[in-house]
Amino acid sequence: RFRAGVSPDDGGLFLKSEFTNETGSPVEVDFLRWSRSPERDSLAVPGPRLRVYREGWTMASACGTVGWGETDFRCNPDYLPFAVSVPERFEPPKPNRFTSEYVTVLLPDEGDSLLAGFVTTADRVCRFEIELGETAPAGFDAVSCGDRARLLPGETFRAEELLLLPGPDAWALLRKYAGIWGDRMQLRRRDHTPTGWCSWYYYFSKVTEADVLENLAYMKEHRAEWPLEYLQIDDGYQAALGDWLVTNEKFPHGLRFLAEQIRAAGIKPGLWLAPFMVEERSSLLVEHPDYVVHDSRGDIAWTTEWRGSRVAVLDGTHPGAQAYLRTLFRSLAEIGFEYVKLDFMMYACAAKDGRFHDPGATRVQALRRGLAAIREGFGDDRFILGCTTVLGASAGLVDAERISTDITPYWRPDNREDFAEAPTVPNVCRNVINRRYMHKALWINDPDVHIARLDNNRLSEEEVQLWSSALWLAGGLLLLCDRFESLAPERAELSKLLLRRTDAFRDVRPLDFRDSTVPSVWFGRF
Ligand code: 9PG
Repeated sequence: RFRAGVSPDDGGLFLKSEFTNETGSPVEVDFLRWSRSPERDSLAVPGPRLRVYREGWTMASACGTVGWGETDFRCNPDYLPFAVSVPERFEPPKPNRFTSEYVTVLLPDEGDSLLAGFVTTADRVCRFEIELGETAPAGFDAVSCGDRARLLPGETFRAEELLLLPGPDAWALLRKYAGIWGDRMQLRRRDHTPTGWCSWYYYFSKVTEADVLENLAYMKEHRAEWPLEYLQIDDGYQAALGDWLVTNEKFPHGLRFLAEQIRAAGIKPGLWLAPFMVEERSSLLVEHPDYVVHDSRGDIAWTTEWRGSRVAVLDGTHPGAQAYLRTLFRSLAEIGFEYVKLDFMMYACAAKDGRFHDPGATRVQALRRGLAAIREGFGDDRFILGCTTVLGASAGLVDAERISTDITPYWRPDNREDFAEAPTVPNVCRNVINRRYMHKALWINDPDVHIARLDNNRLSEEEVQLWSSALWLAGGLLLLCDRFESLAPERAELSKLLLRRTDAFRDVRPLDFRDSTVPSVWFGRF
């Protein structure tokens, strides 16, 4: 039995639905289908005159518009765990069939657009499967339970709440949707948008303690010119994924020493971690193999590889794993860290054939319970940046969220096949401009770092300027990454210009995609 109620509120329609299994045997609830009804559909615009805004499930997923005759953004199969919520439903793209996570907007040539979006996203995958017909209006399946719910006889399942919002201005619809979504998810309101320096995009995994200290000394000495709030140490300090308090030989004095040095310079220390990734050789795995996700045979579910070593996934539903996360982040706070960047978070959902300690939990709940334990341990006042988090699961628990794949010191890779989630400057520009609507409604957007340098950089002058102006428009966190000592003065000026930017909301209207005067690199498909 399916019951649905629609409540009109502030110009939108909220659809609430529940399913009760009144049969005598278990039933699988898979998705909620919105069938086309040409006679009764108010959006009677046939396919060829429609474009569709598609959204993604993590920072890396492509977002943007697709239209009649086109196929969906091209995803590299190796990238599925980063990019799509239900890899098993992934099909090679077919013309006029699109998927979208959380929200979609149907944009006709003229007249009202229609936004359909989930506003409760903490428990399950929320996605749309959209089909454009040549003469019929668009139809879509709203998949609110991609983590299949198995209903025992008599059980009731409440589907995610869906908002339907019509209006002439698609960008205004997305802003309004993000506001309602954020309210439902009880977002953390932050008016202050931080600035900082991050070690990754110059030094990458080779970063050393001496590199960090060199840049710290420069920041301390040139405080007036470079008023940066945080110094964030990225990937490269840790002994093993899972043993986050232990440093490797490149960081001989350990984390407490570095945090103290940074604080003594009047700067707030930040640290990168991938808290759900547990390397085979880590003491965490040796001591607590029960904390990670196992497969249906009861063996550790090896989910990915990291620089040659097998990686398991921390089970966010395991009380021991939750206690470990609480203690770890409480320790980091005690050591003096005021900011953490949590990376590769979608792995919490991604164990192949994984079985959680709590068999009733969905993958999204596993991630969110782990993230809640992290927030509890780290404290309400310290800053959490999510990175590769499942977007709908992080709203309300993080202060900021990365909204694009990684920026690169080159325009496109020469050697690799291009795809929509690949780390390339055009892909990053597309995501950070299109996702402007999320900023301060769900979290503070992190559009990734400014790269300005002349050394170790294959971007041309124009390309550096284009990335700078995209960052200017995108707003949000401003993190620098260049080595100060070797930063050419004329390039340093670009970063300083961005630092003087105020973060007042700019009404950049990326959904006016039809304006051909704007650089297609920000808006188009590539
Ligand atoms: C550290 C980096 C930086 C960066 C993050 C994240 O698929 N991959 O191999 C892959 C590698 C790195 C990566 C994302 C994907 O980047 O976004 O800011 O912290 O990790 O390793």
